[in-house]
Amino acid sequence: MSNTKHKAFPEHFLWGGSTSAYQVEGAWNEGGKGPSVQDVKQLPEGTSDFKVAADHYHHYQEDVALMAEMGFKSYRFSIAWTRIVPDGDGAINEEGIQFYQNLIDELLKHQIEPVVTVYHFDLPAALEEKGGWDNRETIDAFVRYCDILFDRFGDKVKYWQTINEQNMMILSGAAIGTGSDSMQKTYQQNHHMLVAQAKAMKHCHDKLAEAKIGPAPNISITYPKTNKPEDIQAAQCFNALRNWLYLDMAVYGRYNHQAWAILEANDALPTFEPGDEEVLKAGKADFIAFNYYTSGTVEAYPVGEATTDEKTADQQKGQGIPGFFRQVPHGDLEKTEFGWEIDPIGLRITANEIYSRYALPLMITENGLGGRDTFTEDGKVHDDYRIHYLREHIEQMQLAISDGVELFGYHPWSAIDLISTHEGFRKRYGFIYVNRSDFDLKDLSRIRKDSFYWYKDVIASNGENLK
Ligand code: BGP
Repeated sequence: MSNTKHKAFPEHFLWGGSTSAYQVEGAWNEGGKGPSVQDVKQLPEGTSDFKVAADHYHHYQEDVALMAEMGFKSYRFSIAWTRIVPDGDGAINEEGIQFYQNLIDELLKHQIEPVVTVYHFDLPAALEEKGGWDNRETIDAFVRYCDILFDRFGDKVKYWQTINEQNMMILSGAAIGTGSDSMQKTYQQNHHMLVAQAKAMKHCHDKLAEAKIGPAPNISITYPKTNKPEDIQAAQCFNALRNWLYLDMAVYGRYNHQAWAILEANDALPTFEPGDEEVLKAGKADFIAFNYYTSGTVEAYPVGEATTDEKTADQQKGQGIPGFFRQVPHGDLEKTEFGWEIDPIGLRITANEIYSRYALPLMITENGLGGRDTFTEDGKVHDDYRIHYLREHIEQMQLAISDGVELFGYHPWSAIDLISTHEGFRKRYGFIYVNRSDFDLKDLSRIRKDSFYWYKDVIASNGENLK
């Protein structure tokens, strides 16, 4: 049944935008920063590195002023671990602390609520050399780093997220510079991250009475290719492994039973150390932040059948485990020019599914359209395709709210153009155009896209004016 009576967006809804440190800041070796895995990773051919990015490190005041002009109520960004603790577990870098103090103060000056992600794909390279997430010592380094953030920024930051898209790091590590060829090793890394997250959530609550903390996975509903029971069961499996594993853990502190069975069948069960079970139980999310770009579709994947789709470097494509599921194109959905299916209704379905499972307030921390924008001769960027995408998703958010979902924030990816995870600067998402290309830094000036003015009206009308 379709709900045609729209409820209004709640008062104080957090309209904002999103970025991550390594994709937006640049200044990769300035201000005492250490290298992260992103700074040292092998780049896909023909894409630019992350050294300058959008140069937000040097432009943050101008960027925040533009966010304020759009009317942002909140800004979701990540802190670079390597600015705070350059080698991951050693000395604190006061210059890095100061940079984020300045950024947070600048936001608060404009009444923009900081929404902080602790860790967004940029593990310190020094920790990776010591085994990265294979090494349980990384758990301690992460928790110590979180404690530093809670101590230094806890008086000004109310909303925290632990780990960005842990599920994508595990499922598509190649795109992001993590993972391993062995499924068991990969899920052992996952387990360590889950333990680290649970500890961080507990520490946050112990230290900061008013703060709210939650995970930030990429959650999107998976459809069955057909209504055959085999395909429906395959979809249930992929949903368990891709989505519910992460949220069951963040909310209930236990492994999802179906995800566990898939790991068991693939000899990929993680080893628990004494105490892990209690730690996992003690970490409690206050809200669920999630990223949504598109839905997924799977079909049954009989054991022994030749695979049709190789694993790709793209986080939205190419997953399959014989005997369980394999990802296939939906067939009826339009795609972006970078091949991501567009499914606004999937956002409503996803939000309802999450809310009915966990009954916690939801915040969208990423959603958006990557395209090759053109800076036209009239000095503008006419990104009507992006406006169209965002409008349709906001409509579905409003329908989800009308369904009864407690949704309290929306942070499209991205507030400003930045570097894609593996497609360079040519794949743009921002409301603000940054004048550079992959291999020509030009003047890095900021230009308001058409979507900038459109989003400004959306925010000013609290989501009523979507024209
Ligand atoms: C998410 C990541 C972001 C971001 C976005 C768009 O998976 O959390 O860091 O980059 O996807 O992806 P891409 O840059 O690959 O287009």
